[in-house]
Amino acid sequence: MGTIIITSTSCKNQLNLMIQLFYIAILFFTIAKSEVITVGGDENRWTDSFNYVSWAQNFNFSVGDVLVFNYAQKAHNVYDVTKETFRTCNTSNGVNTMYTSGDDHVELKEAKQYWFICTVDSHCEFGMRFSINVTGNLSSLIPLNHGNFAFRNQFVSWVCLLLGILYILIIIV
Ligand code: CU1
Repeated sequence: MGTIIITSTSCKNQLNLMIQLFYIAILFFTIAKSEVITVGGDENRWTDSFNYVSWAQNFNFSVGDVLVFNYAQKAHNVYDVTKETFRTCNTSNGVNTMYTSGDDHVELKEAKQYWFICTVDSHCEFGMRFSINVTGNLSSLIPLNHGNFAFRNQFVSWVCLLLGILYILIIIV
């Protein structure tokens, strides 16, 4: 019986630690959660009469975020281009990816500068283009091999939780 009491005391500490880890995990996932952003907002979407440069300034884009381009197919399109092509609107080269579905979901996979233009008619020249700087999110800043220590603690915590439940069951029964 004495052994069980000692175990239960150290388990209390472990349970506290586990609760703390749980809160940290929730905080971590809240911060690292990726966002889905409709370009131009729900009212404007992707069109040729909107200032996307000032629109983009309202956001901090992180790796994992998704840009949604909504537009009538063939009326517009979305080209992910290089800086030079963005500047000139000349798509004979410098095109990374073309999107033409009218409901394009573009995941921002890298921490870098992105340039988007529409190549239909003279939309690009008339300002249907914008550039964003995508930064790394919290999860990409925390090295994974930190995990060893946390994992061991978590393992101990789970074992203690099970022991705790067993202990409670023993008391009840
Ligand atoms: Cu367009």
